[in-house]
Amino acid sequence: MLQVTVTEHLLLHQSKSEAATGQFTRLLYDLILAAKHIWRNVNSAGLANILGGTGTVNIQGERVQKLDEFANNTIIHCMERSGTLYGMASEENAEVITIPNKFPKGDYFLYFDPLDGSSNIDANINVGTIFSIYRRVKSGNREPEGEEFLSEGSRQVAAGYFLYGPSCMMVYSTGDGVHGFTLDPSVGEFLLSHPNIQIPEHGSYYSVNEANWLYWDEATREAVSYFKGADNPRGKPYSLRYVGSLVADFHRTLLYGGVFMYPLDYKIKDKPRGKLRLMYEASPLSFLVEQAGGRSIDGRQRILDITPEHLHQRVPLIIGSPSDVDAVDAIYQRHCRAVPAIA
Ligand code: AHM
Ligand code: MG
Repeated sequence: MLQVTVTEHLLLHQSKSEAATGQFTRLLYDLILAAKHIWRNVNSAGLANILGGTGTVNIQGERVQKLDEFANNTIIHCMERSGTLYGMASEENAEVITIPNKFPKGDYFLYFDPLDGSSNIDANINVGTIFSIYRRVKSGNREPEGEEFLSEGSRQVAAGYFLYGPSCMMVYSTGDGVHGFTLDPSVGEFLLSHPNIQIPEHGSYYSVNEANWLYWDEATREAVSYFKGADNPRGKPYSLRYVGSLVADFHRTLLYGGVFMYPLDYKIKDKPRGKLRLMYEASPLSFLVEQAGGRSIDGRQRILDITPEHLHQRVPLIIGSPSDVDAVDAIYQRHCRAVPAIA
């Protein structure tokens, strides 16, 4: 029997999802097209000499783009023509990307991290594209204003990622479960391979850059020690897995369970901060994990409840299986309560 394609799946689920309008289907179609172009280039990057992109010139005399630059330009090119967006924001661009007047505008706003994990590219390790989609609240043809770009993650109408690994996968949700598709290069389509993904109640892996131990606070050290000890649901230490490509670490966590953490650290003295970006990384993956039955917090609150203050804000992220995130949450809350209240 023929497997369901991603477009068929979207159409089948139209009636169940607020997001699944004709315009939304077109948006995803164009995003998928961009991802296929990126995947093709990731696939042949070693041969085409575009990994590090050290300013070489190709046969047409054009400068060869780095893969992350190529991914960013490809998404902008495909999506500004799509007629489905009133704007977009990329982790690679300082400002909001507006839609040129020569192209029609639509009702959606797209956030994207064009090539997450790009520091891994030269080593042939999985990278990916993460996306997050919001629907505009106000209507009309005027240019959208500042606050319309910044909404709580709970207002996303869809989120997902493309994973450029041994095979190319697309995992997404429109608020009706999480579904995974694998690209069949012979037919050029993403086919449903992982319907209705549910994250396990707890896992056997913890995933964190433990080299930051020196810069962590006591609560984070205790949380990581919990997974390295025996007083946890496994009754023995969890195993450590850390790729350093968020999209790859998240994908494994989603399928196998466990916890991924990029907690707050004090690498800059007196200036605690998270590393990952709220709008391009933490929010979309939090939308997915909750749809799959998991949890995601910043150590104090639910990621999807955070009101963003600016496009590129960073946030600590603890995400994964519900009981594993609950355990971290309990440790943070205990430490928080141990800090005397300011009179
Ligand atoms: P980037 O925005 O500089 O690419 O950083 C994002 C990446 C994530 O993919 C990954 O989870 C994390 O940074 C790894 O950071 P570190 O090398 O500090 O462990
Ligand atoms: Mg990234």
